[in-house]
Amino acid sequence: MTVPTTGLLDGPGFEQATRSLLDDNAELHSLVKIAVVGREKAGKSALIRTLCGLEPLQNYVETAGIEVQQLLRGASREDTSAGAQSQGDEMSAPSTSFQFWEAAGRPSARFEYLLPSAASKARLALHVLSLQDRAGFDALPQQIDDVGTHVPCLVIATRHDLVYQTAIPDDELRAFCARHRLRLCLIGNPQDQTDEAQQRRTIVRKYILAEIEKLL
Ligand SMILES: Nc1nc2c(ncn2[C@@H]2O[C@H](COP(=O)(O)OP(=O)(O)O)[C@@H](O)[C@H]2O)c(=O)[nH]1
Ligand SMILES: [Mg+2]
Repeated sequence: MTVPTTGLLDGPGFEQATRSLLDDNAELHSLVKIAVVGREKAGKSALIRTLCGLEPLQNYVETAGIEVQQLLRGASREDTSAGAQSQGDEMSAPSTSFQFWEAAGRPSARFEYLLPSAASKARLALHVLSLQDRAGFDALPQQIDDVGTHVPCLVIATRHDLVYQTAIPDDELRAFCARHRLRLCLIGNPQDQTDEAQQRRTIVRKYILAEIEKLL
């Protein structure tokens, strides 16, 4: 299950709100904080919604400040018998909850202020990169440094469904990630309402949640 998005803006009380959100329910189940970073329109919010099983937003909405989306996870996968399709990975008695922290991705002073909040205490970072954003690819090493190379990470390249319109050749991206020992996931995460888009999102959700588990 998911809990509603919490939008945090900087300003008075920001630090306290940030801390209490992170500590909230910590004793009830283990909380895994995951920083989701990347430039504006990289596909961070869309990815988080897909991972949480939420319906896509109809129109692009720029993330304000920091947004946190929480996914309570469980063991229904263990209930899945051979041949049966899993209905998802939520369960009634959650043991692990993922908190996805997205910092607004503008390359501005404001972003520099927000990124450390998103990255602090993160067990994992998802570096989201649009395959249509060449400058975003060039900025990736700096972005990884900004979060801290001690945080395990996945590079998630979005818009692979638009494969003929991308600005970064797959080979170049794969070579870069191999050279820097970065785990790379190429995803197509379209946000439209068609059945095909829905199927793609289901695949993305299972794929990326499995990749996250491998790194925890
Ligand atoms: N076709 C396609 N569109 C995407 C994909 N990921 C994101 N988008 C679209 O790109 C726009 C920006 O995405 P969003 O998640 O809001 O970017 P953010 O600024 O990084 O949070 C939205 O209109 C999404 O629907 C993808 O993998 N494929
Ligand atoms: Mg966003």
